[in-house]
Amino acid sequence: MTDVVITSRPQVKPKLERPRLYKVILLNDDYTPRDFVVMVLKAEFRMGKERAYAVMITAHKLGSCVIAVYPQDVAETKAARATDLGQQKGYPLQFITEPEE
Ligand code: NFA
Repeated sequence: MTDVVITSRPQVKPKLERPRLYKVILLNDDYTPRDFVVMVLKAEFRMGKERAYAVMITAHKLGSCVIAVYPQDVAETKAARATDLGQQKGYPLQFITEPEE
């Protein structure tokens, strides 16, 4: 009877990279009404009114405000939908995305 030798193979570690996250950023402008910005933040980013107001006023004062981070496809879809809500009313409201460091 021949011996069967099972040699061990070095285990291959599956290196699963975490998907990169993207920031969605609200940009200030001089024309979009504050209440409209708050409404969009509540509708598209599921914020309560206090947080939505705080984000709006931060962008108003500083020029921009990071809203949230998501996987790239989610970030891009939300930014496009939110920007489109402003465009439907003729506002220059802009939401942009940027990869997290
Ligand atoms: N700056 C706008 C105004 O005074 C409000 C605003 C805030 C617009 C944040 C866009 C982003 N009506």
